[in-house]
This record gives sequence, structure tokens and C-alpha cells, in this order.
Amino acid sequence: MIKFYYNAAPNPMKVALFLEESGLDYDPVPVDTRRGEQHGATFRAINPNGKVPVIVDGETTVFDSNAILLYLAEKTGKFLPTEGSCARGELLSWLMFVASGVGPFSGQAVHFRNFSPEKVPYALKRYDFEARRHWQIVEDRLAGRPYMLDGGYSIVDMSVWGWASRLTYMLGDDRIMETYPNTDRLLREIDARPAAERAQVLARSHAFKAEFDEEAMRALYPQIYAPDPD
Ligand SMILES: N[C@@H](CCC(=O)N[C@@H](CS)C(=O)NCC(=O)O)C(=O)O
Repeated sequence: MIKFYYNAAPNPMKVALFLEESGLDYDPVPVDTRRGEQHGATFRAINPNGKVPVIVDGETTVFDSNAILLYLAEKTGKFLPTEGSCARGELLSWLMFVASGVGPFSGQAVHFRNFSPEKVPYALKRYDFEARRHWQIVEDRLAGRPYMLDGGYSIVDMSVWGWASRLTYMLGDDRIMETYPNTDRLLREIDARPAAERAQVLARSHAFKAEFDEEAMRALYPQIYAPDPD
């Protein structure tokens, strides 16, 4: 059975969605990142990057949410576009666009808006601007097509869904979904799927630490406590 190391954050939730959509048997293992469990030797042995999600499938360990989505889609043959090099090219392009653009810029926008110990106007502006630019590309892609890929609901939509639910918080803008109506439509459609509801039940089934105290800050943002570079 697949072991699934997770918490309730956007990247693990994409994988929870896939596992629930596909009906694969899995054993969820909570990793409380605010308590620093991602830095323990046992967890580091399976993911040297010290982040969730990770899956262990027999002899195979896969870390990074988008790598896991691709691995599981290829393993099951589900939520991939139909065959053909154009479809494959589209899949890889959009999946990597989310992995290397939407995800990191969204994460930094959240960080500099909500967690940075100093308000750095330039960093705030850059990441807010870049996050909005990437989300506008998603929004435009979804204009006139129901899903990110022409072949139907796929792992790219799951990957977008993980972060889309955090847009309001990420950009500090209560009306942001009015700016991105197509993204909002996809988010609501996926939220209403039984698999997404089960993924949310999983997220709530473990009492992850809620407080954002010094232990959590040290675990998640160790650079704050690191010596200044020369
Ligand atoms: N690129 C990675 C990012 C994973 C990631 O940042 N995970 C967060 C939760 S969403 C985490 O484990 N944070 C703990 C930490 O940074 O120490 C992915 O897509 O899986």
C-alpha cells in the first residue's frame, strides 16, 4: 500500500485529491511541519528536501507534489490527456508551469505578505505582481475551455486546485476571485467533487498544530534565526 506523508497545505492536498479520485489504497502519515517533524532523520531519509508531500510506493519513493501527480497518473493511466505528442507536450508544459511558476511565486507572495518579519516593499510588490501574472495566465487558459488541458479533467487541474483555494489569503484581496472568474469556476467545480471533500476530511482528521509560535517559525523559516551572510 502507498504511504502518503502529508499535512493540510496546498501541495499535499493536490496529492490527496489524486489518491481519492483514483481510488488507490493508501496509508496517510501526518507530518506536523509546525512542530518540525519534517526535519527528523527518519523523514529526511525519504525526502532530503524536508517537505511534504512524499509517497512511498513499495521500493519507489517520490517527493514533490507535481512529480507525485505525474508518477501516479502514469502508474494508473488516469487523469492524463489522451495519447499523442501534442497532448503530452501540453501536459508537461502546463504541469511544469504550475510547478516552477505558479507554486513558487504563490508561496513567496504568501510569505512576504503574511510571514516576513520585516515588511519589504520591493519583495511584496515583486511576488504579488508575479503571482498575479501567473494566475492571469491560468485564468486566460481557462477562458473558453473547461479544464487546463483540452483532453479533460487532469492532474494539471489538480495541481492548480491546490493553490487556487488560497488566492484570497495569498494576495490579501477579498475580491480576487472576481478578477479570475474562470479559475473560480474550476475551483468550485473541483471543491464539489466527492474526492475533494474526502481530501478535506483527511486534512481535518489529524490535529495539526495550529499555533504559529516560535517553534513553528524556527521549523518553517530557519533563515530568520540563521547568522547573516557576510
Ligand atoms: N515543490 C514542493 C514544495 C513542497 C512544500 O513547500 N511543502 C510545504 C507544505 S505545502 C512544506 O512541507 N513546508 C515545510 C517546510 O518548509 O519546512 C512540492 O510541490 O511538493
